[in-house]
Amino acid sequence: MIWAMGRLHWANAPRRPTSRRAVRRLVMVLGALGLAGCSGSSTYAGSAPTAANMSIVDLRGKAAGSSEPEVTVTVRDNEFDPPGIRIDPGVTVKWHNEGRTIHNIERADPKQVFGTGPAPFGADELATGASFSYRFATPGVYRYYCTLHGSPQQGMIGEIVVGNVAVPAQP
Ligand SMILES: [Cu+2]
Repeated sequence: MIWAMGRLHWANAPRRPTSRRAVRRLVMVLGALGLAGCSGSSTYAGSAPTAANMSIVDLRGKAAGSSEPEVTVTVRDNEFDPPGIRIDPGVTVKWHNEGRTIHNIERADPKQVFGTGPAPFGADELATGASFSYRFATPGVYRYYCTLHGSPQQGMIGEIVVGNVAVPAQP
C-alpha cells in the first residue's frame, strides 16, 4: 500500500516543483518493485504486453473483402493495436502506421519461416502513413516486434495466430 500512496502523491502533484523527497521515494519504490533495473524499456513499464501475457483478439470470420480478405493492425507510438490477433489461414494482415514516428516489423525468431510470398515478411522502415501487408497461408503462431521500441519478448511486440492452433506458453 505504501507504493500506491507514493505513486498517488506523485500523480497528484505534477505541476509542483519536483520535491527531492518525492523523487527519492519514487526511486525507492521503483527499486523495490524491480522496475528501476528494467533497462531500455522504461517507456512501456506497466501495462504493456509481453509475449507471455499477450491476449489474442479473435478475428476469424471478420476479415474485410471476400476475394482477398484482410485485417488491419494499427501501428501506434509505441504499440501494435491490437497486439495479438487470430485469423483464418489465407488472410492478409495489413499494418498501418498511424503513429508520428517510424516503426518497423521484424520476426521475433529470425529463424522462423513466416511463409512464402512475393516479398519476405517484415518492414525495415514504416513511416507515418505507410503500410505493410503480408498474407498468412499456413497455420501457426507468428511473433514479431519493432526493433526500435521493443525486444522479441516485450515492449512493442505483436503476435499473429493463424488457424485453430494452440498458442504455446512463453517463458
Ligand atoms: Cu516502433
